[in-house]
Amino acid sequence: MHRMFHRMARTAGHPEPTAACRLSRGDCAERTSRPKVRGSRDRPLTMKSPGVPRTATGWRVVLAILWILGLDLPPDRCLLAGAVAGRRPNVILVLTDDQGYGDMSCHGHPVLRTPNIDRVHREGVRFVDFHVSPTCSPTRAALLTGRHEFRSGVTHTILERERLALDATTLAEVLRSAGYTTGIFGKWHLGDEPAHQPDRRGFDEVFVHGGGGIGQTYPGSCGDAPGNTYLDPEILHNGVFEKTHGYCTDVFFEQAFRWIGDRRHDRPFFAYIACNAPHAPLQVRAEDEARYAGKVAHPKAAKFLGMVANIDDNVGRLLDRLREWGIDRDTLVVFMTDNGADGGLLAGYNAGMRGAKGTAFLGGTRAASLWRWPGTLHPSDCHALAAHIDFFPTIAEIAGARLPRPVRSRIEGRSLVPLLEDPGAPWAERILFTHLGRWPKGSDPESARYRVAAVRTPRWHLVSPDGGREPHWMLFDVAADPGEKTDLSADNRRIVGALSAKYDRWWNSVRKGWVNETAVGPRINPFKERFWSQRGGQPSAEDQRLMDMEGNPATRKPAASPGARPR
Ligand SMILES: [Ca+2]
Repeated sequence: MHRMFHRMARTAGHPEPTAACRLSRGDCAERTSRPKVRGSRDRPLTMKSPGVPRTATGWRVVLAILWILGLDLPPDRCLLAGAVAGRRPNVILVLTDDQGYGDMSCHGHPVLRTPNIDRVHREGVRFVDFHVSPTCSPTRAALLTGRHEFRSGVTHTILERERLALDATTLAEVLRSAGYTTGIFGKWHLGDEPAHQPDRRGFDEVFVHGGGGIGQTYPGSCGDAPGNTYLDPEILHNGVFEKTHGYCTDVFFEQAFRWIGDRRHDRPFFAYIACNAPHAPLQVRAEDEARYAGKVAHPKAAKFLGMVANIDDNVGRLLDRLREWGIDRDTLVVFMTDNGADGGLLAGYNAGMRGAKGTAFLGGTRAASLWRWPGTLHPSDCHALAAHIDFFPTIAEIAGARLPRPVRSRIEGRSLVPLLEDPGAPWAERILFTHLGRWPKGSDPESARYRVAAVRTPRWHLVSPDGGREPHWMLFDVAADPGEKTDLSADNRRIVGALSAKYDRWWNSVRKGWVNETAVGPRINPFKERFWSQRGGQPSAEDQRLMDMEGNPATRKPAASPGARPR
């Protein structure tokens, strides 16, 4: 309904009613209370057929009549016009790989310039205390299931433990059932065997590389097409390998543009653009590296920053296309990063945080989370404690998706809809749990029970960076000490004990989700096998070495320890 109304407004050459409303929304927000919406914190997500909610529809009809009659909008109804539940916009998630929270100029980077990501930041709702998992596959699993990754079998990034459990319901499946068309462009990293691939997990359009990154080879299930680099990679496109031309990030965005361009007038779409950049190896276009050569001390830092600058260029192209297509106001763009800083540390900036990728400190899990929806979301910082597990229920609610009871009951995240409508809305205390996973394959997970683990509340962060069977808890008041410099555990034993007990209950509850721990991986990477079956060829001696546990330096004993490569 809102799409039709917007088109009608544009055709007639009149301002859109939501735009008119937006101009006065700040005033309205001061005078009115937040409308009740489905799935808010106060009420659980309810089952509902796809479509605009009755209340919102009714108001849009009223607003349309008022607009046709040339009458002003009632100011105290502005928030209803901007309400997001059930609005069914297009949704674009841009997720970058190993770009830290600080690796963008809007978060204070002293050298890097990211004007387009900054624009998403400036024009959207910014969740400034938003957390993901410490590494790649875990974050992707949590985003797409609304649950901690351990509950879906994901306890690592390789060795079959990157595979999303087949009984997990993905957000793409839910959106497709709600009438969306769905596409993924870039990095999947939740299983390369055919049964685990995105075309079997709810995506209509699949344009992906294999493994955790372009060119990777690990023993078992996880590895890309042979011989791939970040330039001109072979990409699996709906089951068929395509030789692409160009730099990987450009290739993924361009394919997303083609796909969106062909469908923008049809059903609403969900486009998941998952960059493998700026993850190592730092393969970069020479012209992008040149943008930062000489500006940073470490020579590899210029490569990393150049890769981010290239991503930023593509974000700019995306925003331009949405405007050119006339769907800017019908499209929610979410820009997010997938774990703490890694390559960006070469440039010496981490936004004042302790820790990085692979740790449980804030620097390991705090992520950018920027939500831009012109005409609907009011630009603002939101300080509520939020997380990747919230993405699924939020998007499902915005899409008006019907959630079967078994799916609804398994979601651990909360809908962020109340905060998108009012970033200062009440937000009940919550607890988030972090664990790196990555205990050696075949070992007893209990030996890593307290290794790289954390419990977070809005104020407190209980972290065990290097424990094992016994914890080594440190306690930080992150409200007062966001840099996590002062360990307060000795003076706050009661808080440590209470949070530690919650951690133990959580750990005991997730064990049954570990369905991949004893899985025996295939001898040949499934992605490579698929490639060779289409193009001919066979593993080289180097391929064979890297697909062997003892031959691959990343998995050769005793190198397979938490925090070590691979990532
Ligand atoms: Ca990553």
